[in-house]
Amino acid sequence: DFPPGDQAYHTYAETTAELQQTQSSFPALAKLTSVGNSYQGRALNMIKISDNVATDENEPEVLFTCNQHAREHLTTEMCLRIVKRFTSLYATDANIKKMVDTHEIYVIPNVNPDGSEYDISGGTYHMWRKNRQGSGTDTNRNWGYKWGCCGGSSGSPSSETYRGPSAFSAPESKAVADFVNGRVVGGVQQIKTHIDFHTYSELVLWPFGWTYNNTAPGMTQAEYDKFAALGKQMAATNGYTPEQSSDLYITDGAVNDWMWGTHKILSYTFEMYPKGSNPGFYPPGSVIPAQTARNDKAVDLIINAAV
Ligand code: 0X9
Ligand code: CA
Ligand code: CA
Ligand code: ZN
Repeated sequence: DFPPGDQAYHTYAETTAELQQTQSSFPALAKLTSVGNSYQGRALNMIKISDNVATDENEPEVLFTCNQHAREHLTTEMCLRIVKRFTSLYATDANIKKMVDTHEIYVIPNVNPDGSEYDISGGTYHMWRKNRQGSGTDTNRNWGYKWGCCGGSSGSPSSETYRGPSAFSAPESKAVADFVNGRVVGGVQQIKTHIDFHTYSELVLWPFGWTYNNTAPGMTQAEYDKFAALGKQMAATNGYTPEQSSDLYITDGAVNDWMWGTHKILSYTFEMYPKGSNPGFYPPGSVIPAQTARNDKAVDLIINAAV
């Protein structure tokens, strides 16, 4: 479990229970499924939120993913806030209702549940980042677009940025990618926009991560400008710093490059609170309400950008 003082954070079991509760409270709006299993066999829960949720309607789709990195627990709370807002406010908030009625919203609160459960095992934190396959693979270096191309990941299993032995060798990144691949309907990718939540540094990041250049094969200047414009617009609502992800450092095999490079999904990484290493990955549970609500407007912008 989480250490004393941090009990407001949700364990994997508590997150699962919360999603089940949401589905039973709002059966017309929320449908709980899974995209597959983690290496240790935990269900990779996904909740879909929309009107007529049981039907695949012709509405632009949006994806939110959280907790690729084990110790970034605040991100799971971010996904849970999205779930709560778009279900519990549906009946009373016309703006929320409109977003839900005109989109299909997918939320995956725990992409790496083995890692996050390990990180809190014994009631203390273990500073764990990767999944729990062997010495651990960094799932955010394991995606199959220019995997391992450019010095933005490591081939050593002991490294914090180990890319794995091959692209999508991690069952967690593979399961999410298979889900996204399956959203190509009639030759058209239905998911239009995506945010992958991380901590920390208070940044809004866009692709590519594998090159310092703004434009590259698969990214025209006009496409880059669109990423930057929406990124800056979202950052203006939460006070984060907007930049291309390679301005932070070069990454290869990260999720955003795959989402855009393979599917032309407008895909961002948010690095949430705090700005620096104190409190770093482990802010007290008391910050959860303010630091997740801080992204409400940006979440609305990314949903409304899916057209
Ligand atoms: O290194 C990462 O995977 C992310 N930072 S973290 O401190 N949460 O580990 C940043 C990844 C950003 N780059 C791309 N998404 N391309
Ligand atoms: Ca619908
Ligand atoms: Ca649909
Ligand atoms: Zn991260």
